Amino acid sequence: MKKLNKKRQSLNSGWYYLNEENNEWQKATVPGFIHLDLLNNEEIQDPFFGKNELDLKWIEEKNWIYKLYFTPEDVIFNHENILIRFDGVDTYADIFINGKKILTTNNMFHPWFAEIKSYLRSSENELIVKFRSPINEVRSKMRSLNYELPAENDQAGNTSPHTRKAPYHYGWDWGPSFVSSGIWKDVTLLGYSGWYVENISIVNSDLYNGNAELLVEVNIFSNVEELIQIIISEPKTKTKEIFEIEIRKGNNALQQKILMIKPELWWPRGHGEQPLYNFTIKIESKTNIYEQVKRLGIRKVLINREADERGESFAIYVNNTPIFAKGANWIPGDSFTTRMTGKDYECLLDTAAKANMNMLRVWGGGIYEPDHFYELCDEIGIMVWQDFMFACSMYPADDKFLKSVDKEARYQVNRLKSYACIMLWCGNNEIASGWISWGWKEKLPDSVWKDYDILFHHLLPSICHELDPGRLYWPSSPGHSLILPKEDQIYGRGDNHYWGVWHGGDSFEAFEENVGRFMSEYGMQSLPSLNTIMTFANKEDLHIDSEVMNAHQKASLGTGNLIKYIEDHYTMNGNFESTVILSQIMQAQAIKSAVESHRRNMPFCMGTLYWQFNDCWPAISWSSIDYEGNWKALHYLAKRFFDSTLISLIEKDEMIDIYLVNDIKKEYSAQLFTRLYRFDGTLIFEKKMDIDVKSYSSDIILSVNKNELIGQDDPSEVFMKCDLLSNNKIISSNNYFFIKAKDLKIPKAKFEFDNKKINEKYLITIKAYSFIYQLHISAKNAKGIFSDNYFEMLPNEVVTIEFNPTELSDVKNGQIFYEIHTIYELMN
Ligand code: BMA
Repeated sequence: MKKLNKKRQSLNSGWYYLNEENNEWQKATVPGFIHLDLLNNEEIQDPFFGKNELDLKWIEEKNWIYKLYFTPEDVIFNHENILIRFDGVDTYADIFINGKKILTTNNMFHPWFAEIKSYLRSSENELIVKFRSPINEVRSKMRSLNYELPAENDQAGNTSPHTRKAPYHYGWDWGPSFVSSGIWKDVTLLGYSGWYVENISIVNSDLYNGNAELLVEVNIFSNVEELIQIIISEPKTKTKEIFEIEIRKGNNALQQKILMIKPELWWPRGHGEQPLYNFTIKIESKTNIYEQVKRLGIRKVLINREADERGESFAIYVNNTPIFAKGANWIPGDSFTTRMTGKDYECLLDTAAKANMNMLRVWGGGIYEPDHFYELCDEIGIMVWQDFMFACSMYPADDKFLKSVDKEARYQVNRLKSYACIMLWCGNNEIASGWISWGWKEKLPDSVWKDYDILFHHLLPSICHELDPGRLYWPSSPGHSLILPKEDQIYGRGDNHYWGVWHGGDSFEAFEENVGRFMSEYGMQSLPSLNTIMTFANKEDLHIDSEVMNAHQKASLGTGNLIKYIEDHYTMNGNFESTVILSQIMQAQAIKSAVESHRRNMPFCMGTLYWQFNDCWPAISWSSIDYEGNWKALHYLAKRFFDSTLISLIEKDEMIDIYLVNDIKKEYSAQLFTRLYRFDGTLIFEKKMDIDVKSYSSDIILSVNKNELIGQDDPSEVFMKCDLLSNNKIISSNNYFFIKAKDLKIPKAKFEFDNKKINEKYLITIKAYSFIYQLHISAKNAKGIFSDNYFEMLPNEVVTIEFNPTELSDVKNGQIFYEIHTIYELMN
């Protein structure tokens, strides 16, 4: 009888770690990090609380030892070969089995294997992982160089560029510095005889006449020479291919093209469905049999870069259709990602989908995300811009470093290339900009730029072209060409990071003047919700410049810059909770103006990803959802401004231009209602227009002269309201105020509200008796999402909002307590 080729035994449980301080072995969790083990064993306090981060620097200076005793299962031990596989070791460790060294690790981003049959006992075995401090490890190398590689976010002695470890572990301008060590992915024992399969990928490179051409690649490691048969099948499209191949001793890379007849196509969300096909790949030889199922979305991807009179386009085409990319930049969801569950990923990605996003950029200062992340993106149609993990630093390019990066990149490209969601590979975040514009080239020898050239213009592109020729390799974000750049970002070519607002102190209007072909970063800070602040602060810390609040603000310009932007638009009343909400309203308005400028400029601009989607700890940052998963005002607004149809208003030379943007293939008739109201509710202007909504369009559908419109009225007491309706349903709605919120004569908010649970739905009905600017509703004892939030109401208007709870643990007798704030009391 044929044996199933490979048997696995998890070695995740039963680990201990040694704290040299107290010389006692303690229970450890694998996958995990030393900080989490110390926390679980109450050897340290919560690293996120108060200013605790600063007291934990000693952990990264120490060496840590992990130990496991295990007995191999008979089915494994009886195999001819036994491998131990560490899916991830962070970072510098020597690994021993029964006293014999089997591995020395130096890169957290690829797995480590060792053949251990000759060292293994059928009875108990001792596995030891000795971590060396990632900081001390590189100090001597750093001393031997006569320059220091820049690493401006690094709070651990600028050691990070020398280590293939998540850059953000060393600290970032939104995250703490915890340079942890740990066995951060699964440990497995694998028994095999003859050969084993290292990797299988299926890449859909092209479509011809509705048929898909697929490239199947199978990587087999073999200790024998024998004939194997590979059977690839997919029942729905009746795809079946069988081929035979003689494998040799060592690594075997097998490639086979197959054709899939008339598959249904995968689309980014908003543009169509996300059908996924299950391919079974069965590999058989005389003695062995192996089977794996791979899920695949079929689509054709092209990043269209075509010269035109304004430069060169940068537009994603999926299935020959232009896709306007809408979304944000994704950072790791925790400083210690091993405690993120599958459910956490599902909630985060669902949150992106709920805000009508269709793209996330996996930013280069974090980690290559686990398969579950990309599987979910395939399922829900979120496109991924995938950076390699290099950010805001110059990196070495000695042989050892390049070899390590080579292994990492090959592993990651092979692992990820079957996912439909990945649109492109990008070499790094902002390093070319750093060299050219941040004063680095003036300080550092030219050899550092040569190293950059080797890494990002030779090594990584050659790996991408070899392993995944169908996808674009884009050297750096922002970037304007494939060759080593001589100048920093160009508006008109490639992708742009616009930081004039926030870092440069520009006002929101500047977003309109800085629109590129693909806006991959721009942002504005805000505070997280009060509930989130209470997870790290005590009542006495609730001051905007308390030491604890400052410990959770990592940006160089600090909270002062945030206050400057709030005060530019709103009047602060000194109350801490008001500041929290005002900061979020300000952030939301900033990003709304940016995204609307980008969308109005379609098709010149074909993508907008704000900085940043999420947080890795509870902090003041640029995120739109905080560490606890609470939606900030920005996330509620994103749902509106990322909707496929958008009404957007912009003032230019006394004219108010009303744009209608539609970024999908859909034509329909609609009516535009343009109205001017006084705050007391009087309608002073109204115009109704019939409109044909066109596919993929951004047009001015109405221009009105501001002065004629306002006439004798006071601009501080009126606002414009535009509603686009189709079949009596509001498709898009936008309000326009002629002057800043702090200069408006907003009346005292008068309203009442009532909440009921009807058919399992939590409904809140609000009746306004005055004009209400920016109504904000929150639940005091529950977590969840409101069907709408941060909106305006006219006197006598009634709205019903639904609350979708995600956590009800503090709710007694089904009673949820809501609180409503409005700009009036936040500013008075
Ligand atoms: C961009 C990012 C990050 C940073 C953010 C805010 O440059 O790439 O490095 O966190 O700005 O400063």
